Amino acid sequence: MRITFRWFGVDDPIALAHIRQIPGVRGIVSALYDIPVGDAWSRARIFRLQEQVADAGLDLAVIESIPVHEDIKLGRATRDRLVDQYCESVRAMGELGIPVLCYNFMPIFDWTRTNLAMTMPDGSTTLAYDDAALARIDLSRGTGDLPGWATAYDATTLRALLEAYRSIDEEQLWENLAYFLERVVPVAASVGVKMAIHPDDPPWPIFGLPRIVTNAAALERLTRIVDDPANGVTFCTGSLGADEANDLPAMIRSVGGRGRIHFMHCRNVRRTGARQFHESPHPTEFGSVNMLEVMRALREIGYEGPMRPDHGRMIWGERGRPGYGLHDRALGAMYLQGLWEGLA
Ligand SMILES: [Mn+2]
Repeated sequence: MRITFRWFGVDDPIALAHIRQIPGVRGIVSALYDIPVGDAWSRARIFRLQEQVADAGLDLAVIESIPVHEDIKLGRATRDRLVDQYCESVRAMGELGIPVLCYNFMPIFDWTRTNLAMTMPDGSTTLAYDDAALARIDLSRGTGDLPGWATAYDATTLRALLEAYRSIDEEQLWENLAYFLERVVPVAASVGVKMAIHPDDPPWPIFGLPRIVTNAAALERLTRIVDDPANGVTFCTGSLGADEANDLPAMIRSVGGRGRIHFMHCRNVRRTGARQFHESPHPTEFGSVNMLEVMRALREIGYEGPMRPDHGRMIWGERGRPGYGLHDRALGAMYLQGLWEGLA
C-alpha cells in the first residue's frame, strides 16, 4: 500500500509543499480541472501536471478523475466521438506512466450531501446526508439548493438532462457502462493504465436517477463486463459504508482477492438512520466502518496499490473546500499508516 493525497491543482489552497510534509505521503492524486467534460486531455497538459508534482518531490500516482460525459452515460449517438476522446486521454496518461485512473458513472451528480458543514459536538464541521432533506430539494429551479452544486447547472440544462434520464433505468445504464468499458479498457490495458470505477456516493438512487455501482454484486458484475485486470474499482469505504448491508472486509476479499482493487479511498461514516449519515473522523470508534478490519482484509489480499484518506472534517479553524482541508486528512493518513504498520 502506498499513501497518497488528493490535490486540486494550482488553485488548491493546500500547497504540495505542505502535503510533502505529511509523513509517508509520496503520491499525489489529481486531475486537469479546466478541460471541458468530453474533450481529450493532451499529453502536454498531463505532463505539465506531472512535472509540477515532481518538482515538489512527489509522484503523480492517480488521475482522479477524467469525467465521463453525460452523453456516454445516456448512450446518445454522440458517444462514439466522446469515447474516442476518452481513449485518447487514457492513452496519454498511460504513455506518461501514470498507472491508475479513478472515474465514476453516476448520472448528473456525483457525490451528494445535504449539509456540507454539519457542526459536531467538538466544534468541527463535517459533510452529512439525509434522504429526507434531499427529498425537500426542488431541482426545478436548477441546482441552487443542492449543497456543493449551486453553479453546476442552470434550470433549463438540468431539466433537459433529468428528462433525458427518464428513459434510462438501471439495466440501460449498465448497458451504457458496458459499451464504454468494452472500448476503453482495451486501450487502458495496452498502455498500462488500471481503470478504477468509484462507487456511487451515496450508494442508492437520488432524484429518481439510477445508481448502479453500490454493492458487492455490482462490483462483481462490473469486473466481469470486461474480464481484464485493467478493469477494476476504487474501493471507497465511505461510499460503500453508507449502506449497512455492505460487508466491506468481505467485499475487499472478494473483488480485491481477484486483483481488481486498484485504488483505496479510506474514510469513515456514521450511519444515523435509514439513508442518513455523516462523515466521521477516520478511526473505527467514531464511525460505522471498522477501519481495522478493512486494513486487515487489505493486508490479507496483499494490497500494494495507492490509498488515500478520503474526505476529512474541517478542524482547527481551517476553511476551504468541503471535505478537502489539510488537517483532518493528514490525521487520517497517519492513522491509516499506523493500522497498516500494526498489522505488518
Ligand atoms: Mn471516495
